[in-house]
Amino acid sequence: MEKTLSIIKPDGVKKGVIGEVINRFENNGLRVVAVKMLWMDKKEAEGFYDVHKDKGFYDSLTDFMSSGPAVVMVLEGENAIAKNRQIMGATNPANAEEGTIRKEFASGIERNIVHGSDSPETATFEISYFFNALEIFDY
Ligand code: IDP
Ligand code: MG
Repeated sequence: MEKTLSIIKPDGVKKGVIGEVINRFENNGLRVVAVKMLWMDKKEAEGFYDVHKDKGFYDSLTDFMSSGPAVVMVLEGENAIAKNRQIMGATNPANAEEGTIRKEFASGIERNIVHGSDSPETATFEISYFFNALEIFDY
């Protein structure tokens, strides 16, 4: 069993697709083992996306991520990291496969509804960025 961090970004929350997104995870063998809604400030968004600090889109991305509440979750399942990314679809919705979350709901490459960890190392960092051990459940 593997764990991964998922975020329903502020655009997904504003669009009212929290339930729709979580349904897709649950219907595809991913279990929600931690969840909360929070509103990141600019510094918190910058810390989360530190790996992208040298990219041209960093300032705009961290403005967007701190523009409203987000739902952060830990998903657990077999190959949870890859499975989550498959359900999400490609970063740019124009390249995302039919039936993926980003294909159906994203409005552009930045406002793409969801985040998912991309490796075991980033999953560990990202989960611990938002959750402590007492907030993640084994059931
Ligand atoms: P990922 O979310 O699919 O892992 P990353 O390359 O890690 O994609 O980028 C992190 C986030 O930064 C993306 O989800 C998207 O919101 C934003 N982003 C990525 N590339 C661009 C871009 O070229 N322009 C604007 N925003 C981007
Ligand atoms: Mg990424």
